[in-house]
Amino acid sequence: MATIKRTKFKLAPEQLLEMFYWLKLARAFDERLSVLVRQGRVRSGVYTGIGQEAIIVGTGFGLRREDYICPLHRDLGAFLLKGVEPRAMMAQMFGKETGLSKGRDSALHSGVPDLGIFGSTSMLGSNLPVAAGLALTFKMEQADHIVVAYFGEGASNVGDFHEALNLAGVQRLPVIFVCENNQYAYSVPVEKSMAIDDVADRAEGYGFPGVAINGNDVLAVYQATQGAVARARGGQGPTLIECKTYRWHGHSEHDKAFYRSDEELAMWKSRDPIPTFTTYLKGRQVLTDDKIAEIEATVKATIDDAVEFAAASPDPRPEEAVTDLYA
Ligand SMILES: Cc1ncc(C[n+]2csc(CCOP(=O)(O)OP(=O)(O)O)c2C)c(N)n1
Repeated sequence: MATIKRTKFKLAPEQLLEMFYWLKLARAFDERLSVLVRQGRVRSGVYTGIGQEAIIVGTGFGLRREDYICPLHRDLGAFLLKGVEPRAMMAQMFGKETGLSKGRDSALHSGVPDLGIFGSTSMLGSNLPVAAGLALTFKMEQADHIVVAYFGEGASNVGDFHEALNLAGVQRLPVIFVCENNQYAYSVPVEKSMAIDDVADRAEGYGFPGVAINGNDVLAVYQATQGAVARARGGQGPTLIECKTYRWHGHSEHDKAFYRSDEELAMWKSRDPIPTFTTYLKGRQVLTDDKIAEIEATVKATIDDAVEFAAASPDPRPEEAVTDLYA
């Protein structure tokens, strides 16, 4: 059985601050969307990843432009980290012409090939065979690019997940499967949908390593990812990284999440990835209160600007509804 090496990494203070910025930006983007939904200003369904930000930042940090990510409904922060401008991302959520898909989808299925982002469909798990296919292309082209594909623990119960992992294992494809195990698939708790504790264990059946880690610790996620990246780029094949986490909001903004207790939510909020990382950075003298205030001001200005841009952008024109279609 292949194993994943504990990769040593050294991040410069500027890189650690950059990670902190991305965590803050992802959180603020989702928090603002949540407010905008309540104000009736967003046309799309909104599925926030509040509480899960360490996963997208820890896995996406340092990827190359040529590497691909295959994000899902809860991963808007991954789009930002891969290079999508907050303005375009917000316009996408407003369904405007200036959004990624020019207002032509329900907002959560867009991709940006130039930035290495593959759009998903609504069918859970369907992004995983696509990720394997992309990775197969990279292998055939002998490029050392990799693919990072995200999915929930719920999606790990559908056939596409198993087919994708099987192909990736057999072909030793340069793909990293990142499970965001946030404990619920809509209202279904993980113990009612899986007879095992760790999604990570499923990798062994397909001949490659799986690790279960604290998904609220951005550096633990980064470290595990770096090991998986080294395996993928080095031709050793796929890795499954299961990140244990929790989503603070309901499945979507219209779900009040009555199926879980206040105590459970409070327990997970006490493991908020951002204060944990803040404490670490302060301990390492990388972050000060002044720097935090500066970053928070930048993040707020960025989001304000994105909302203003999206609100002022034109609606899609009806005559364009049938352009950019492929038969
Ligand atoms: C194949 C399929 N079955 C059911 C659904 C309906 N559905 C949408 S999201 C969701 C829960 C997803 O849970 P999980 O995969 O754990 O991801 P999470 O939303 O928790 O991040 C379900 C059941 C779907 N979109 N596709």
